[in-house]
Amino acid sequence: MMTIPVHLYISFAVLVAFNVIRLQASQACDRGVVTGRNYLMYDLNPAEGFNLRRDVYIRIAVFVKRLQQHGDWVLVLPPWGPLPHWKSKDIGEQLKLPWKKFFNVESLVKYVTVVELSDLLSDKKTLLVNQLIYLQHFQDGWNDEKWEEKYKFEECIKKPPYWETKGGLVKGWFWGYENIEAKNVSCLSFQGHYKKLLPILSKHSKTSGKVVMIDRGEIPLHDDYGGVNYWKARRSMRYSDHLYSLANQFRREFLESDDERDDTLLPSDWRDESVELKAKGGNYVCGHLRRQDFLYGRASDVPSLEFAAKQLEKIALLLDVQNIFVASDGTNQEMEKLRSYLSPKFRLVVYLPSFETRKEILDGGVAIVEQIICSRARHFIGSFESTFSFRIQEEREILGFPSNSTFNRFCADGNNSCEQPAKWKKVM
Ligand SMILES: Nc1nc2c(ncn2[C@@H]2O[C@H](COP(=O)(O)OP(=O)(O)OP(=O)(O)O)[C@@H](O)[C@H]2O)c(=O)[nH]1
Ligand SMILES: *[C@@H]1O[C@H](CO)[C@@H](O)[C@H](O)[C@H]1NC(C)=O
Ligand SMILES: *[C@@H]1O[C@H](CO)[C@@H](O)[C@H](O)[C@H]1NC(C)=O
Ligand SMILES: *[C@@H]1O[C@H](CO)[C@@H](O)[C@H](O)[C@H]1NC(C)=O
Repeated sequence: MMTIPVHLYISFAVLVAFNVIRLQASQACDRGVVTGRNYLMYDLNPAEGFNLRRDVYIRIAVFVKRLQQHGDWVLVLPPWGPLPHWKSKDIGEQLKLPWKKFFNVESLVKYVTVVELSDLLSDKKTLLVNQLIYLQHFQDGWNDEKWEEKYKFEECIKKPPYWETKGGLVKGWFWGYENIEAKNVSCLSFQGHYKKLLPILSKHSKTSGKVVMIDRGEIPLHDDYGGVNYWKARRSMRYSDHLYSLANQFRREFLESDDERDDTLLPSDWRDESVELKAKGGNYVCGHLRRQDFLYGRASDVPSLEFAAKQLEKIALLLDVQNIFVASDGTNQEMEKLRSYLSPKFRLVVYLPSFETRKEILDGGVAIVEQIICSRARHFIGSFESTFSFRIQEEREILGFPSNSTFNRFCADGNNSCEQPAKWKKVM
């Protein structure tokens, strides 16, 4: 039996609707209405860190890809900063940072259409958000009952961080931009996967030029966790050329490592990557040693510096390498202490960029350079349940490292057999 592919049908209908609406929309242009395509903006709970935010990008990118079957949608990249972990005060304010500072936006676009918020704003006086949806968890959670997907527009449980203007519109922090306003905020109690939002969003597909914003975008779950789409979106998240080149320069200079030697070369387009990639990695091991808040909340999973040194030495000895690279949010004193616990046979290498470099690439860039270096090491040991470590493990999975060199973690003192991280195998 012959059937008409549904997606063709829908996009045809949308195209027709477009031409009709475009006229009206363009008349309203100078009042801040965007013409043509629909735009999805999103933000997160301000407390979320850089690495979790990258995970939420994957959730929303996969969702927008699906939404595009219902209309011409563009994902708006929320500027970076300020983030609670970006503490360097000497390098100036870290806010309104575009994605291109850290990521390769041309590469993102090869998975789903995105635009930097600053580019969307560049040609207008005011950006008007037609609907702002503030997500919240259901007040009563799900107790011990069966977990089910559900959502409901209802009263805001806590007052959302928005306020009304004299003109009856809504303003908020909006990344520090004064010229964004929303028509209306509605609170949506939500439990489930991103795709559950499809009916709400696709409603707007019927007209063009709509801007919808979702706040608390960390609440919905991945639609395709660990699946093909997850990995496509993840693979599209290449870092900026500049950060790769800083990491590569460091590897050459201090670790005698480069992509040719170490079999860590990727095709320039992530869509050309193959499942068969096999990485060897540089002649060094890497440990990601989370300190700071992890020392308090997670004492039973975080090693002392002395025990961390033991674990690093053990693997370096086994693999017969001398260089031990450590990425850490610890202090320089902590790193010196770590060095003192290592046998002189081994060389501890840390990334200490100059003031000029830090001012240029900021805290986020420093973190990424360390992540790139760790993702190309012969062997990696991460910190228990650190999203910073997870991003490195994904990168190593993409490069094709053997699992036993990637899915490892430091054990707390006295424990030589703590539970190791789940193996997140890439699917292509
Ligand atoms: N430069 C550098 N920064 C690190 C390192 N480890 C942690 N950080 C910083 O500390 C922050 C918290 O790290 P994680 O817990 O891994 O992940 P996160 O998603 O950013 O934060 P949470 O999910 O809120 O814990 C990171 O965003 C970095 O800013 C590291 O090895 N090097
Ligand atoms: C604002 O949103 C509420 C709840 O979704 C809705 O009842 C109301 O009609 C909206 N107001 C405007 C002006 O759009
Ligand atoms: C990882 O596994 C391979 C193959 O099974 C083995 O040769 C290698 O020694 C293992 N590496 C580590 C660090 O255990
Ligand atoms: C080691 O850590 C695991 C958790 O990863 C825990 O279940 C086990 O009891 C610990 N063993 C010792 C000796 O502390």
